[in-house]
Amino acid sequence: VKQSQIRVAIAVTFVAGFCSRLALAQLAGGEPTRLFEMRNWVVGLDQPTDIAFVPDGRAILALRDGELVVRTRDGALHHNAGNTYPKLRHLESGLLGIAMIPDAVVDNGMGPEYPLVTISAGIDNNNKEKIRINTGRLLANNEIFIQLARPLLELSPRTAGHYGGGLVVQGDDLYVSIGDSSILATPPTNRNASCLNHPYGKILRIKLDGSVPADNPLVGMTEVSGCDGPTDPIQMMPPDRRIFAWGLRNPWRFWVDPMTKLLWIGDVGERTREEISIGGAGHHFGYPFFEGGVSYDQAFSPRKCEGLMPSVSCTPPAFEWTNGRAIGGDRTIEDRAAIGGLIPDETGTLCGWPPDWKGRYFFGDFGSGLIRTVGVAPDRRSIVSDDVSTFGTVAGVTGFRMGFDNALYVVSNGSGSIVRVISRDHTGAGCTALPAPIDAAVVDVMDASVLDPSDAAALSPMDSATEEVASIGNDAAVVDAAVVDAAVDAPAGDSDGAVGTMVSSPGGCSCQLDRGTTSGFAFGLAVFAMFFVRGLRRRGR
Ligand SMILES: [Ca+2]
Repeated sequence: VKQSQIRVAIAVTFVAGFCSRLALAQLAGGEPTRLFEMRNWVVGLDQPTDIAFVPDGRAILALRDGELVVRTRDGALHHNAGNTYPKLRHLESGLLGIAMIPDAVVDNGMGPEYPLVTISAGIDNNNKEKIRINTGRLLANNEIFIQLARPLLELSPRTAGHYGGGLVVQGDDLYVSIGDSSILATPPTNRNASCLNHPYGKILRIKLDGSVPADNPLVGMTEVSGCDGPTDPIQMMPPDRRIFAWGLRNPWRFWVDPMTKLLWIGDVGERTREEISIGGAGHHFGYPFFEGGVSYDQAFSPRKCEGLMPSVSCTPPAFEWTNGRAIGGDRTIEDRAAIGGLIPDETGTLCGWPPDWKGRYFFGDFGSGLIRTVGVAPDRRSIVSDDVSTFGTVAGVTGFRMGFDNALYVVSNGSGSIVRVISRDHTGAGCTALPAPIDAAVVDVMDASVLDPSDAAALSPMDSATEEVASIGNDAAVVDAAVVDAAVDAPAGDSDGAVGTMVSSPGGCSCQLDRGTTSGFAFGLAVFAMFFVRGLRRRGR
């Protein structure tokens, strides 16, 4: 009898842990739960990084290992594994971003073909670090052809890591975020972000034919502040005219507001601050003179943004938060990497979207999985700093994109899923003009990729001191187990007892609750089971 009781206790513990792990995406209590619905739209993906929506109702999911998966209108998944991107080596490498090129559909008689662009990072066949932007097209039969031999842009960073990896297409402009090419130090020693002769630590803007827009901020200049290597002296050099904005450490995800043309950048910090920055052409966002609002009196010259050519003041962050490591937190669950988001009304009328939530900026943190929102000023040029709220959690969030159905889609690298957020009232004014909502795919949380810890080579847009030896040309990339674990152990949501909806819930999970925080319930069950077993053992003595 005792043996069976122990087995029951162990089973309860297992189920509790199982359900706790399944709560990989959920809304915060209060208004988010009352007003919104958050559901898995695609599950079972191996580390998705980004999503692009096709006007005909399909979507393309970029997976970190280079695979492109087409989700058809009816929810079927079509895998394109034949496109070979630079190989993974470093934790931050892989296929990092994808964007469609709207208004450029071609039809050669075989059905419409939709042009697209991807960004990837890793090592090439000669073991050299490469960041590549490739063009390609999605065919009517769901095959994707990538022009791998002729990249639109190819960069050869001297170190691994801090690749950036964000893509935004507006008109025939392509915006690209590129990180500062690593080196880990506090205060920072890497000056790349302030050296305007190369693309590292910048937002670039090029035309879709690869040319430089005539109104890029450095086009008219013959000499600017530059440097050969990241720790070399800053001196006058010819500019890289592809540069649009600079002073960024690892701007992994960013957005360009179609209404203001301003950049909204999530700049990943070292181990002190995470930040959202807002600005436009020619802005210097502070690095390495500032990390968030923390000022470093740099030992090298110049010591501040104003000392560079062109001379501009540092643009302070619009919003910043503390990196978990800065407060001695558990880095597998704490904030540690800003993931820039968007204001979810870029496509115009949002069907049924609650009015109070229309003008808010949504963003995330890869480490904690927290999705936060912040109020935005009416002119959309700044935020309302005291108006910040938690919207929910999405494990290992790596991106925010709006669909043609006016839903907000969030990429969950940590749980291998795409999560869709819509208003519960999806029948209001303006809805008739919208494309029919795409039905959610069947949620299959038994998929091994969600649950198997061995599957968790986490994509990490942050970095850690143990990740690599940060020296020029060093090929070593030591995988940090704590980072790897983070993808699976990413947060299960608020533990404050708030009402939550467990959207990753399995149909057959007996511990799904309509109200209450499922993770908290699971935790309670686990504690109960632990004491139960302990009690049995004590009685057995
Ligand atoms: Ca900054």
